[in-house]
Amino acid sequence: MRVLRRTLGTLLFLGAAVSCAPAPGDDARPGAVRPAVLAPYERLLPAPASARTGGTGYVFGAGTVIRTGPGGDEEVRGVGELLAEQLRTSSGLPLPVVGGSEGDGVRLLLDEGAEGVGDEGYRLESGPRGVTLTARTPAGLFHAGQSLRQLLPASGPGTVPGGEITDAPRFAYRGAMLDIARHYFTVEQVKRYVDQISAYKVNTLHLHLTDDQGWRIAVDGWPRLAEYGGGSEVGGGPGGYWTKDQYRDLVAYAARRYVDVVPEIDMPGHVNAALASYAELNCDGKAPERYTGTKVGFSSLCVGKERTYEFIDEVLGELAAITPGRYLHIGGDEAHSTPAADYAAFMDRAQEVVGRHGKTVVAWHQLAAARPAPGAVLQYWGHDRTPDAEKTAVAAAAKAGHPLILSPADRLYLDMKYDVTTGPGLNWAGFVPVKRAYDWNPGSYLAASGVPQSAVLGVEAPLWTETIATRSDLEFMAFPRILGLAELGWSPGPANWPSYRQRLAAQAPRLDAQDTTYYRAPDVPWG
Ligand code: NGO
Repeated sequence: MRVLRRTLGTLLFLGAAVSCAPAPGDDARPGAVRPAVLAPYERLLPAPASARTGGTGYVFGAGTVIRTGPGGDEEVRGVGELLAEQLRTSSGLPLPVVGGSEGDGVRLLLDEGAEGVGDEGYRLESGPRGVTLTARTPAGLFHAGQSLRQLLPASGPGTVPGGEITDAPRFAYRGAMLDIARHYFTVEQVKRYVDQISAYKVNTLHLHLTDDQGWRIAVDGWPRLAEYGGGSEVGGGPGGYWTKDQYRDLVAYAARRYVDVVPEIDMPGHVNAALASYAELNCDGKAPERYTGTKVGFSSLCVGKERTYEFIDEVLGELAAITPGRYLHIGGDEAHSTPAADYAAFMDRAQEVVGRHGKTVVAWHQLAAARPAPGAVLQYWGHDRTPDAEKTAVAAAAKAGHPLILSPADRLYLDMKYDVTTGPGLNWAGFVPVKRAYDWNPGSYLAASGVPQSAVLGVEAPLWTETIATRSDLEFMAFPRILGLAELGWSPGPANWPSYRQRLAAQAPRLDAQDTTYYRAPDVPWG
């Protein structure tokens, strides 16, 4: 068999060349696209770096076992157990997990010398005797398992067709953000989101834990933050907060799915919940009321008060201690009530605190106009109408070595309405239809402003929740656009909408099987 690489948007398979130019039944008119019949390796989402199909496949049956390799590696065992759980749910088969690698079945192999797979990629080989997953790391094996799931039917047992995949991500950072401050979401609800995003190889969950409307994480040294400041949300609902144990539980759950948690404490703005909880944090010593509206930019920590810095040191210190990942996000957006010089002085100190607690700073891109500390990562949330000067400041930081996470609001904000008919959501950055969310190139997105491709650490899709209070609204806004984020972050590109929308449509049975609510965009051939 010859390996044919995926290049320039064309997936080539042995015995069949599948063009990603408009598929059969596809034409330019929205609504007129018919579903194409895609073979399993063509359906994969995100599209793998290279794949070939051919030969006899492996039939999953009552005797299929999952073998976690000869080394007895605990972590690989864990990946095997989780894959078995996932495949049991879809296939109904018993799928016992055993050690070793001799014999038929699914074999998970760690091979530090595996080529072309990087730290997170994998090789998958399927033939009549079984499916072998090989990777340099357990994370790679996990991602291989997610591809394997997609090669089997969404429900019931089936056959993994013969073939081979060699795969590795385009970007190291592939994130989803969830705002649990504007509306409170439980750990169980967020675990479900982790399951859903990790199935598409998204590897970071950024949690927006605090904002004007609520403080959602317990801090031992400052208990009123959660107990009082957590008791509100947009619209006047009861709010809520996570204990540290609940947060640890979520972090561990995500880690098992190779998702890193990046917690955000937004500052110096977006802090009304904190100011309401502790009068001493206010410049005038008076605590404001809790806030349940949706305005932004009206609150600020008291930059001139030393108590403010004791506060952020203790809060960030406690959070760093329960966060195994390397990043702490300190917000820094929309500090409209903090004068520019105060903002810069405050962010200097906040960044120093993060560094002292052993973490790397992430901040919204407004930090570019102040003094980003060495190594700080900037998260760009501008859009097509963002003034050039702002983009130039971001480009200067990128050129000075600051990695960028791209979250353009008019592409990746999952809280933007799809179109005029969308019930929940906002539209300050315009409507974001499914095609618009997917059809762009993160590598060259800010090239005109001078951002080199090498500065792009990855992409992230934020879901702000001013208008989103339920699981079904959350899912309706995220799905299917979050799959576009997954593909942009993982696949080699370039974006190819005619091909992508066919593959997206092919995910519908999986979304349905998991009871995920999603928007049936009219220009996707759902069938
Ligand atoms: C902005 C703002 C958030 C809003 C969001 C709504 C950033 C980084 N700050 O994004 O507070 O919730 O828009 O779309």
